[in-house]
Amino acid sequence: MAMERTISIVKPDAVGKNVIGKIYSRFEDAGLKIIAAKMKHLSQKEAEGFYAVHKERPFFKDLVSFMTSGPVMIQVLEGESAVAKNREIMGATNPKEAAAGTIRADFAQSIDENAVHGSDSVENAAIEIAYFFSATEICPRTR
Ligand code: RTP
Ligand code: MG
Repeated sequence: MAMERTISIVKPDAVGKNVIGKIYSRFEDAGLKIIAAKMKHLSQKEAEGFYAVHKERPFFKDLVSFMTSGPVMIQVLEGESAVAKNREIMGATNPKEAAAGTIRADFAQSIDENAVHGSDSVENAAIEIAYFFSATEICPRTR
């Protein structure tokens, strides 16, 4: 299996519920390492740019409004098959369909406010990492 990096975002609903640490524990328990992190209150432009692939979708306006409704916690996760592993830990987009024990099953309430984002491919992970982090902000583990 390949070592990969992926972007994870704890969305405004989960930050508001004060469960950043509980969500971080899920990553650590799965063997994913946090190698960069920042808290940020996204501007409308930043949220629109991040979700540009969805700009023609009917939920785009609500998504941008939600993602700018409070601070988010953004991290780069590194590990074996990190992209798929993070998606597995997150659970389905709609928390009502998310498997028991996943982040969305435990911390999300609706498809619109679903606690976390995770990159959906290695290619998009690289784009999303570059969107939020400069090279010097990424801190690979030395021990
Ligand atoms: P994310 O990008 O946030 O990790 O979520 P995802 O891959 O599981 O879902 P995606 O299809 O990329 O959609 C991005 C976010 O848009 C909202 N959404 N709403 N109302 C709807 O039908 C709908 N579909 C998607 C969700 O908040 C989703 O996380
Ligand atoms: Mg997505």
